[in-house]
Amino acid sequence: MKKKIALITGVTGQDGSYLAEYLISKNYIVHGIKRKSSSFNTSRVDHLFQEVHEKKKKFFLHYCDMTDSLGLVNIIKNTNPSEIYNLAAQSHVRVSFDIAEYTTNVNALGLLRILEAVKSLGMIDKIRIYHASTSELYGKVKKPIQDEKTDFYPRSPYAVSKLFAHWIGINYREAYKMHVCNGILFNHESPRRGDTFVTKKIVSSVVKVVKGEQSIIYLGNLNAKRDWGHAKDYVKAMHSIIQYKKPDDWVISSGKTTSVRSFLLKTFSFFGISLYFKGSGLNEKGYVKICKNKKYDLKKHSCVIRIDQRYFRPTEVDLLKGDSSKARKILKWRPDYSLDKLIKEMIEHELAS
Ligand code: NAP
Ligand code: G4F
Repeated sequence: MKKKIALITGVTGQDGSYLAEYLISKNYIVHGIKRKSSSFNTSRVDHLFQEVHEKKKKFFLHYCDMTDSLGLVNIIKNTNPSEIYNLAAQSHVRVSFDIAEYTTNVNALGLLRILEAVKSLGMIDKIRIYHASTSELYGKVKKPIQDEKTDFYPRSPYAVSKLFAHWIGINYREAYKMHVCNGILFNHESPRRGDTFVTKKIVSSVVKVVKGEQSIIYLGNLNAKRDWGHAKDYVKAMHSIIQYKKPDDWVISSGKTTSVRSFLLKTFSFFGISLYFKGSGLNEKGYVKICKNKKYDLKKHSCVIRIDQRYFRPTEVDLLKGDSSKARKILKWRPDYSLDKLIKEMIEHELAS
């Protein structure tokens, strides 16, 4: 049987790397886009890389950038994919307030450039497109549990840029009958998560604290709640979404919501450490209540958590909790990971590195 060909933008990111692995395991040829950087940016996919002269190569990387329309046209033309997964983005919400124009250029116009490339190459009937939409679109949530029908209220330049991409995908689907799907994915994490996202930051900092390499962890809003899953489960959903006979929009979520504070407490509890908090707002502090494990030299009542204004966003998303019934019913998608299993895997990875 002829192998399917997939093109992944953002292949060097958390999701791109898991998706590339998953598609290769399904016998795809995978082409990925990496951007030019002065330092190495392929560590998440280096293990997939094969020697250039290898005859049965399944994984190929191409230089391009989501801001480079002609580059995207050339790659799509030369690789001839039947599926494009658009995962590339400036994906950090806090940072999007600092670089709003760039975030918009990459996240909003990036998908538009792909859609126009496919259209102008006359490949509309040959290519299915998956776009990485996001639960950030719900922002100041209109309902306590969000599904495909819940109204959006974006709260950051990142979310607004993704709102454009979400709707331009739907518009090209309706206007030109393009097979464009939006995966409205809630937060998903893994050992490969970028270092400055809150779960990875908490896990790596807690490990440093128990090893005696760091004394204080500085965080922002501990009361925000997120619906966290594992990226490995979520890339499987991306594949199912693009296979489905008609292009559509799909919520992918765990259905449970947990505060940043609870995530922090859970992570410490894996080491037999419990905390208590005193003070409020920027003056709130977290202290060691009990350290059951004698291996860790953490004194009772020592301060380990402080709040830093710089990690707050000008406008916050307080609560996310997704209802993925549609994907569970129609696509038969089910996550394998619980939050505890995710945290355990992230801690084990951190301890080993
Ligand atoms: P990530 O780890 O930040 O990866 C982003 C990828 O995009 C990286 O490969 C990055 O390249 C690439 N990229 C950034 N700017 C680019 C540009 N100008 N041109 C080409 N490539 C560029 O993000 P992720 O967590 O894997 O998320 C994947 C996608 O899903 C993103 O679109 C994100 O917004 C969306 N999403 C994520 C979540 C989540 O919880 N993870 C939830 C909903 C939606 P470098 O490696 O060189 O930086
Ligand atoms: O881990 P975060 O930075 O992720 P956030 O903002 O929810 O965005 C992620 O998920 C979205 C899906 O809903 C994606 F679209 C997006 O690309 C990205 O992957 O922050 C989570 C929460 C926020 O409420 C933040 O205010 O944690 C809070 N937080 C508290 N202290 C912190 C910190 N966030 C970060 N990054 N760093 C802190 O020190």
